[in-house]
Amino acid sequence: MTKQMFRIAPGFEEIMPQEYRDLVTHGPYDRNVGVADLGTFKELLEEHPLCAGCGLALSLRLFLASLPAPADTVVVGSTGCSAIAFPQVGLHNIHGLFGNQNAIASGLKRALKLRFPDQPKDVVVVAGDGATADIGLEMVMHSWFRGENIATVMLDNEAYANTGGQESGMSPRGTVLNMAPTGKKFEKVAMPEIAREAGCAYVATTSPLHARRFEKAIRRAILVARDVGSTYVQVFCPCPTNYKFRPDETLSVIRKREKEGVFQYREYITPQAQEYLAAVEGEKQ
Ligand SMILES: Cc1ncc(C[n+]2csc(CCOP(=O)(O)OP(=O)(O)O)c2C)c(N)n1
Ligand code: SF4
Ligand SMILES: [Mg+2]
Repeated sequence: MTKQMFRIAPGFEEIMPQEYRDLVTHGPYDRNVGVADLGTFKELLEEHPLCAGCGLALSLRLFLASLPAPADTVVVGSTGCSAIAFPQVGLHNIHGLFGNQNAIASGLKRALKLRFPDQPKDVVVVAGDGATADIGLEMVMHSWFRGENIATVMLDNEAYANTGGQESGMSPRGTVLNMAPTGKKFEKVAMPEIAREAGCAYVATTSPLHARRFEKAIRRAILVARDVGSTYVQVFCPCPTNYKFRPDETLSVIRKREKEGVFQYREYITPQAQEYLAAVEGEKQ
């Protein structure tokens, strides 16, 4: 078991910051905790520099609480708002360059399988919509064509948020942003459909509005990726800063989209993944 990696070397107990000591003694490693237990354990991300009301920050918090095996998980991130939070996360994570995150994750997963043949290591890509659906699309899709055992989580804030508000392929038609003044001319890229056609064994769309549903999608994606093949979760996480709504309106923005039927929770599971999930769900992860 890899909790060893987080242990404090003898003699350093008094020197390490309280935050770190709390993580070792009360963190989620090796414990079967999830989003329903938030508030009872030391979280992997508690302080971050993301904007007030950021839907992406809330999604990251839920994502980290949803991991089936945090001590044996490596997140591969990409340039974007989430990359600003990851240096503060108590989890192995690698910052890929903008767009090549799925290529890095593919190689890493293969290496980990060779290095730790008896211990499953979960490799999860967490990247923005620009990194996933635009600049990284080629490498994302080819990882799916190859059926790599990695989960891909897109944090869909429907913009290039980190660079001040350009439209992305995931912005809805007509979107006007600071640096997209004339309005987007085409619809959101149909990433869930692309993922399914490219061979993903599990595909889901979700949002941080419903924490338990969010957790289920993340856990399923990671478990299926462990033993069946590539998986994809698209998280709708609105950005108050670029879409210019109040920070306390983030969840109501999601609710409104849901009501209008523009955003829907969807899940696609191949028969093989279904069979696998039926066998593992309910078991202690
Ligand atoms: C190869 C490359 N192209 C462009 C950039 C500039 N860049 C940095 S972040 C970013 C937008 C990120 O958008 P997204 O992936 O949606 O993440 P968000 O900031 O919205 O979370 C861009 C274009 C870069 N860093 N590297
Ligand atoms: S710009 Fe948007 S996505 Fe980025 S941290 Fe701020 S609110 Fe979050
Ligand atoms: Mg984005």
